[in-house]
Amino acid sequence: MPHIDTIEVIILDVPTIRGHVLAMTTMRKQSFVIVQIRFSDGSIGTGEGTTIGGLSYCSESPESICSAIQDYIAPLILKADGDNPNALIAMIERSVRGNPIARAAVEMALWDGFARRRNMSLSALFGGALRTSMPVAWTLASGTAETDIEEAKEMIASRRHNIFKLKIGKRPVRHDIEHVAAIKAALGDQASIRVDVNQAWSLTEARWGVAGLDEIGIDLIEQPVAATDIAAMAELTAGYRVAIMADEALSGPVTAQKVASARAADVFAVKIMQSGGLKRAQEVCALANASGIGVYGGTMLESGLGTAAALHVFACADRLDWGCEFFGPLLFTDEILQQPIRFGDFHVHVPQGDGNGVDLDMDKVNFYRRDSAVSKVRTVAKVS
Ligand code: MUC
Ligand code: MG
Repeated sequence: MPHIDTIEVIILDVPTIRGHVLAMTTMRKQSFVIVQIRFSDGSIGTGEGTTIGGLSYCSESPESICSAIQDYIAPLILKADGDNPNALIAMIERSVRGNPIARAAVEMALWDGFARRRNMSLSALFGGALRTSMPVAWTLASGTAETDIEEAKEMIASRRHNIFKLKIGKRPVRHDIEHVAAIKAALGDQASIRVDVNQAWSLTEARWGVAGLDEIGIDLIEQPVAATDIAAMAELTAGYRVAIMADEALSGPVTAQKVASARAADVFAVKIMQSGGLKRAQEVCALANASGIGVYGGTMLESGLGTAAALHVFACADRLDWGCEFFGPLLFTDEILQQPIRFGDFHVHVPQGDGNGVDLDMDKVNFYRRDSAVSKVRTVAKVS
């Protein structure tokens, strides 16, 4: 029985290739919390916990994820049997309320170690992959329509993406509709255009916004109103042709069940982080299937590591009606994996190999780790 020997948690800060303008923040870097679990037989499992824009997306920050793992989750599971991830998940859920991203990061490392010890990939462990690649969206969020159009045209020409998610909600509704209309007109039928409002609209604004976007002929509107306003989501879902997708409203199977029973979405953006791990994310997918709700693989803009684990989960999903947005690694100026995730022909490919199928490049990890001498030198250099 391999028991858990050590749990190491570090934060990496990696710059984005351009400002990523969302309703609630502009991202210029992303912070990945990396968890490495060493087992008594010498095996290792690696996981990632990632959120967006410090505390501006949800109630966990990179620092809180780190502390939840170090100070609360690690002491619970140290020395426990590593070969029973289900028992460890139950143990963690009994003692740690909330903190889904911290729990997801640890769980990811547990499954990775468990699968590697059996020389199996995560998707094989979860019963077998139904697909080896999946359609992948790109987010247009430069802040200006001209740059977004240029970026989208390049992506279509290079056959990297033809599904685009536009981040809106920062400007007045009327300006947002003009912005989306300009991009839709420039790309025509070459692309699927979707938007993400990140909860920015009141119900009154959303009635105008959803009606306007419906008229333009876009395919989907993600989280137009507050995550907690299930009634407003239900009204918008029933009232317009355009599909409404729940994102922030979903925080695992319990909230997914509430959204489904209120028919407050046509589609679920299922995220490993937000769901509280790989297992609970699979349950959210099952709830969507059982309720006739479409499934979309959502991201918290993870590095290649978290992206790889998500790819294995969605490779096993019975349905993936709306594709996925696992483009995270392409948004950063550098790659932290030894073997980058492959993109091409408008698809992202599930990495092959044991566990999550990828390995960290430790030179890169040491360079980007927040507590390293190198990153301290870089910070000082930037300040002076
Ligand atoms: C979100 O709210 O969906 C996913 C893609 C992206 O650009 O931002 C995220 C967060
Ligand atoms: Mg979203």
